[in-house]
Amino acid sequence: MTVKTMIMNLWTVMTPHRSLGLSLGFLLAAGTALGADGEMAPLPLKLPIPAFMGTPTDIPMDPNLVEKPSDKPRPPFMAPKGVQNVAAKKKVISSDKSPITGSLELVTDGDKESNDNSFVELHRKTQWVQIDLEKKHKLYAIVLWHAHNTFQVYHDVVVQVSDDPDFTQGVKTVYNNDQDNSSGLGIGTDKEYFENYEGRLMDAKGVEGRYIRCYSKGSTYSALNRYTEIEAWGIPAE
Ligand SMILES: [Ca+2]
Repeated sequence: MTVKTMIMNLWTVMTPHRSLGLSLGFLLAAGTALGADGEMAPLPLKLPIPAFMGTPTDIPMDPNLVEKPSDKPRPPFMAPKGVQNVAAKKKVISSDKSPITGSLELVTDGDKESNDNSFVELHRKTQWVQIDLEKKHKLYAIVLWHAHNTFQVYHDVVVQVSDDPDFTQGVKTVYNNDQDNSSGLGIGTDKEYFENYEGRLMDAKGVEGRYIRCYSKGSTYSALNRYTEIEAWGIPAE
């Protein structure tokens, strides 16, 4: 065997591997790039101190309408790495121009404890609070704490996102458990749920918009509407 033949044989043996190596290298590089873009991480939620533990057993509720309370912590919610609570400290307006207790800033002030000075309380019937994110964002989760001082279920919980501050057009509904349309925003198919310290995490599925509006119509505990905190986890939209 000549040196040339040896080299040719070696080349023949190596070539498929070499091209395979290149392909793998390319795929790995592409995979890394995709990973950086689409990398997911558990939402870094900071939960308040639980005001009570356990699950209610003596409140009769229609299981078709109200979600059974869980005695386990909520599983981590996966969202794109780097999302932030873009609602923090943002301006809040409301259907109720003169809240009974507290002020609207308390909805985005970061204090979600069950204390008496952590929430704003709005009048009875259907009311809403609205957060201006100041620019369009892509939202992955909205977390809402009405009041977690005692066992209760809020009614007509509707969460919508829009670029229109008047919510007359381009309205996207993230959550609606108004199953008999008593608030007139359309029949909701989501379930009612018991308030607790974890808040209600709603999967916003990347919906885009500048304004978030959250409706409610009292609870099993009170006809009034408390809002302790709202978080909106997302990133600025291009
Ligand atoms: Ca608050």
